[in-house]
Amino acid sequence: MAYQTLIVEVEDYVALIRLNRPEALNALNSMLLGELAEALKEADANDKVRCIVITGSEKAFAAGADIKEMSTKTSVEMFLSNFFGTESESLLRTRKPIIAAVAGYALGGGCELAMMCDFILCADNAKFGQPEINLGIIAGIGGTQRLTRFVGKSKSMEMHLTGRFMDAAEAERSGLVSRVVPLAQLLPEALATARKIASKSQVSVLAAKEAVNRAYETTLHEGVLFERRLFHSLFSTEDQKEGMAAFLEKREPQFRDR
Ligand code: CO8
Repeated sequence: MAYQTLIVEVEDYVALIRLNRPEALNALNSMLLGELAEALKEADANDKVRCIVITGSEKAFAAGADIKEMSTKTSVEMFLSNFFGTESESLLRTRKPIIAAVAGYALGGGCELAMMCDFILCADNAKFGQPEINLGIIAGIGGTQRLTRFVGKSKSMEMHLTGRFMDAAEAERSGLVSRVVPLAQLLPEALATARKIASKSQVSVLAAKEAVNRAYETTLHEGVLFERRLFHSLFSTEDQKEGMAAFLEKREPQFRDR
């Protein structure tokens, strides 16, 4: 499908989705988020895709929700249209892993979008922030909740109350991103990481994603029980037998997703 605000390419079992509104630093409007939800649904259903990378430009992953689109809306309009609610819930339903490859600004909704992905790799020029306070609003697609879980209350509170940005080094130090790489290496590294994930047994990849996400969505006891049940059930797969046999025979495993 052709998109107006995204560029989507599929190669080597990886779908690369580029946010493409350069005139507005990839600000997220209804069209872009609707198209992103659609592209993720397509990627999830496509047998030729086993991992997804979302990226922006070198200057901006996304500089927030589109302020022009929101500026004149009333609270009743926002509520009745469930503004961005439907799209963000649809994004979170994606079963295949999603890597956010962030260069430049990831602000407001852009930071929230990156945090909704499964993990964030960033370039050394990345800047993260929740500057909504400067607009007389607060974060609206999970920023107050997810940033707090990533970096802790003190840093999250300071960022939400002051609107200050966090650079790449601080983001890595605080656990917001998994790794920082030089800008020129961001896309090659994100794609190589995605191809590595794509080479694993898809059964265990999807199970691992579900289990890690439980750490955010339930109590420790419930999460550990959920993980143990998934762990036990993976012993019914051929890929578990193959993976362990390959280790013992000192060879590479040949996974067949069954
Ligand atoms: N929305 C719309 N347009 C934007 C946005 C944005 N968020 N950010 C940048 N642009 C536009 C600018 O208006 C400008 O357009 P034009 O050339 O037509 O004037 C163009 O992009 C380039 O931007 P700048 O000239 O400002 O570029 P600079 O390099 O000088 O500055 C910054 C870059 C620092 C990123 C600056 O653009 C900026 O501060 N942007 C706004 C950041 C911001 O406040 N983001 C939060 C937005 S609110 C939000 O995300 C709420 C999310 C929750 C919604 C959930 C609803 C349920």
